This record gives sequence, C-alpha cells and structure tokens, in this order.
Amino acid sequence: MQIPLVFSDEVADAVHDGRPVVALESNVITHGLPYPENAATARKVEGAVRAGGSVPATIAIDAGRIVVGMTDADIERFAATPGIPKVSSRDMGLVLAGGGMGALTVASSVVAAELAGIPFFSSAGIGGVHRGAQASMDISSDLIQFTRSKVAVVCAGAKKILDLGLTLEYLETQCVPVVSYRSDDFPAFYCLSSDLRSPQRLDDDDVIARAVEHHWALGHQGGFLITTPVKPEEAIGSEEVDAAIAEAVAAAERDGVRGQAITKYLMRAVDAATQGRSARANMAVLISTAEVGGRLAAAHAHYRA
Ligand code: PSU
Ligand code: MN
Repeated sequence: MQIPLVFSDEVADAVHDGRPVVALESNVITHGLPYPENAATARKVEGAVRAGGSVPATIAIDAGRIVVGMTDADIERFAATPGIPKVSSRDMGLVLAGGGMGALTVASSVVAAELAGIPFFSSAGIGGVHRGAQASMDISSDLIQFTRSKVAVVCAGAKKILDLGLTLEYLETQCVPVVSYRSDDFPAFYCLSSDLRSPQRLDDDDVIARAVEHHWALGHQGGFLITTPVKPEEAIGSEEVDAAIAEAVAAAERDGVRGQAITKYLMRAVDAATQGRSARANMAVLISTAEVGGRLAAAHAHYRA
C-alpha cells in the first residue's frame, strides 16, 4: 500500500538533496498552547530551526494524508480549529482511513519522520512515565516509539509533570541512548534541571552526529535522545511549579482523569496555577530547543554527506 505522504516543495527538495531537516510535532499546536499563541509559537519554532541551519517540517494529518511541511496557512488553520484529535502512533492508521485531520504527538511524529526520510525531530518536553505509573501503568507511547523509530530526538527532557527518574530508567532499560548536550543534568522541560544527572554528556556537535550514526550502524532500530536545557533567563523555578504540579496530579486523581487526556489536563492546571508563567516558559523552551535541533541536524547531515 502506498503511504499517503505529501511533502512541501521545500522539504521534498531538502530530503532529496540530503540537506538537514528537523521534523516538528503538531499536537503541541492544537493541544499544548492556547490560540493565538500556538500559531505564533509554531512559526517561531520553525524560524529557530532555520536559524540553526536546517529546514523545518511540521507534520500533521490533513484530509487523510500525512503532511510533511505544513504551510503557514495550515498551521493557522490547525491552531484555530477546536477539536482536532490528538493522534499517537497507534491511532495513525485509523485517522488516515477516516480521511480527517489529526495532530501528531512526539510518538506519531517520529513514525512520520522516519517514513519521510528525516532523521531528526525536535520538541520541548517529550512524554514519559507518569507519576504513579506503578499503579496506573501510564507510560507515554512516546517512549515506546523511541524503541522502534530511527529518529534522533532533540528535547529539553521530559515534561515536568512526569516521574523523570522512572522515565530515565525506562529509557535505559529499553536501550535508548540519552545524551545531554553541553550540560551535566537531565533537564526538566521548562525547569533547568531535574536534579538527576544525565547518563552522558557531550559538548561537540560532530561527536553527537557520529554517535547517532554509530548507534544505527550497530543495527539498533530505535531512536537517540539528545537533551538541551531551557535558557536560564527563560526557565521557571522548580519551587514555583512543584507545588502546582503536586496539586494538579491530586486533582486529576480526584476527578478520575486518565489516559490520553491527562497530559493536557495537568499542563493546563499548572499554567493556571502559575498565572501563565509556565505556559510562557513552555513557549520559550520550544523555540530554544528547536534551534539546537537545527544545529545538530545540520552537523549530522554534514557528517553523513
Ligand atoms: N499536552 C500539552 N503539551 C504537549 C502534549 C500534550 O499541553 O506537548 C503532548 C506531546 O505531543 C506529547 C504528548 O507527545 O503530549 C504525550 O502524551 P501522552 O502523555 O498522552 O503520551
Ligand atoms: Mn498516557
């Protein structure tokens, strides 16, 4: 069966020529941020990938096709349309068959990126092992997909609402490399540090590019996580969000929120409790991470050439 992939001209040319491209998710536009900041941020994220030396490819499902390289008009339409479903990797076939629209999470974006021949992806906070997962078994499909898709993921760690220690354990168990770029700690999304040391630190773009290629040359079929922290001046203090997160987790349990809905529920609750400061830090870290993603994808393309 022919996979219904449609490329923008710019992304098609870049992939064909072996120039660096960074894939970007669309779920953060539809479910991560409010309108109109979501559209403005998505455009800034694309600008940051370009500033890093790569071509951005924001990915969504539209009219039953995987669009690789949304136009500004696509981004605006997705940003402004309520009710677009969040599509993780398991949902892709269903949404494609249904012929509708879908916003891709990190998990489904890396599936699409691999199909499109794009070896780099960037987002701010990946999904991970949820707090209380020992009982709920809620582990984001993002992590499972990293064991299956050969795409390097540049991020600011995992979302602070998660259990970051268990998230690192899961990645270690599943043989997904985790490298912190120019920092010692595993970052915590819009906070500088999780207070957990990263398993590896690398400072040189070319060494990272070679590590990624060597990992794949060894036959590993999964991804490779590269973390870069939020800029200190744009970070939010742990002390400012920790109480709000604990409160939000308790409220979610009280209200019986679980499954697909919980990530958005927790993020919104923390944004409300911090009067929007966490949302602003979220936007900043999306943009700064994308620039590093652009740089590392460029180093990787250069190394491969
Ligand atoms: N809600 C947000 N911001 C996000 C996400 C949801 O406010 O960024 C996302 C990302 O798309 C990520 C996904 O891939 O949630 C993970 O969801 P889950 O924990 O349900 O696997
Ligand atoms: Mn989940």
